[in-house]
Amino acid sequence: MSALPAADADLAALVDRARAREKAAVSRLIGVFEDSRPSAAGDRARVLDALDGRHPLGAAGDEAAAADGAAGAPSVVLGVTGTPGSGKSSLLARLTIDALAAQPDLSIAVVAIDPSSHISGGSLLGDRTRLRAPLDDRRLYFRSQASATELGGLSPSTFQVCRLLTRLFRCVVVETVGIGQSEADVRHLADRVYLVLQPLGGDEVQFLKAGIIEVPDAFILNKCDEPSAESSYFQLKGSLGLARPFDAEPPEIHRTSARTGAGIPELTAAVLDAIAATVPRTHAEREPHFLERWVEDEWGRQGRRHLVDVLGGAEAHLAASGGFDPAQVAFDESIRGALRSP
Ligand SMILES: Nc1nc2c(ncn2[C@@H]2O[C@H](COP(=O)(O)OP(=O)(O)OP(=O)(O)O)[C@@H](O)[C@H]2O)c(=O)[nH]1
Ligand SMILES: [Mg+2]
Repeated sequence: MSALPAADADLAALVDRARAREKAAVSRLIGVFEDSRPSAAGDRARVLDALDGRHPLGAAGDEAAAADGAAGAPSVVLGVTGTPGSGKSSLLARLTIDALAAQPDLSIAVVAIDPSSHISGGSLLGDRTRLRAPLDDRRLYFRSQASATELGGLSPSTFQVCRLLTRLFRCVVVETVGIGQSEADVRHLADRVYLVLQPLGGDEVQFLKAGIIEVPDAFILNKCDEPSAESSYFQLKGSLGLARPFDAEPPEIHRTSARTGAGIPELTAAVLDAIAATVPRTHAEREPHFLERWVEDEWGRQGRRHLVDVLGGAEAHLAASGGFDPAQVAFDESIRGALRSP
């Protein structure tokens, strides 16, 4: 059954409310983007057509969209990744509020991939932040998603949800634990990646061993209120010099404490500058990687082979199908047909 109104007029009203960032409407549309069944692809296409103005429903000139540039300046996706418990959520709670206070026309959606699957529904992040955020501020939206893996990798539907949120908010932040596959995924999803680390007990190799040091554009050493922060900072600097000898300039390292607030104004200013300076990738540029991931999640290695051998790979299949949603439907039909034939 469709989660959307069947009548175009009702869908148009829902889309308009989401454009005005009414939280209940945004959440309802997110449900459509988190639905992994191929049958939801049609609904997603209807919503995106309406939002992008390809359909009479999505008549241009909507104020929220215009102010935010949903049709103008495309939104920037920031990845915030890092070791478990390094303080990503605590930092984001402060950063988002400060950034919104500094820029009245900014809007931010945060998608937090929750590694601890027992915490469901209302995220800790949301609860913590509501303490400081004006309750009716439509410029800030939180969503937490259960992780696909125990280690906190991106959920398969994170990309889908970002397809929606990047049309509604100027900035979309994806918080994820940076281990394994999720690093690669974050790199494909985000225009800019921040790695949050916490001070170590003095073991320099840990920073390198993490294996995640090559992905990020900038580093945040959080919990600088802890005594080992100073030495960890210099160890991180040293590790970066070794691990990334080809960087033209050493990457930014921010030192923060989400507990005391130290370094947060500087980090906020740097993130706002980065949002303004970043040329985000297009929706289409993100699609091939996430089509491959979807195929793998749904059909495993057999699916991957089918995509390459029969359909010519993700890019060719996307082009032939005319977009991500039809590509999912067409893939599903194609592989089912292949499985049925002798
Ligand atoms: N001392 C100190 N503790 C902090 C700081 N920032 C966060 N914490 C604490 O560290 C713990 C983890 O913080 P979170 O913000 O949940 O960390 P996270 O990286 O989002 O954690 P996961 O999403 O579970 O990986 C909490 O107990 C925080 O109170 C900080 O700057 N200093
Ligand atoms: Mg967190």
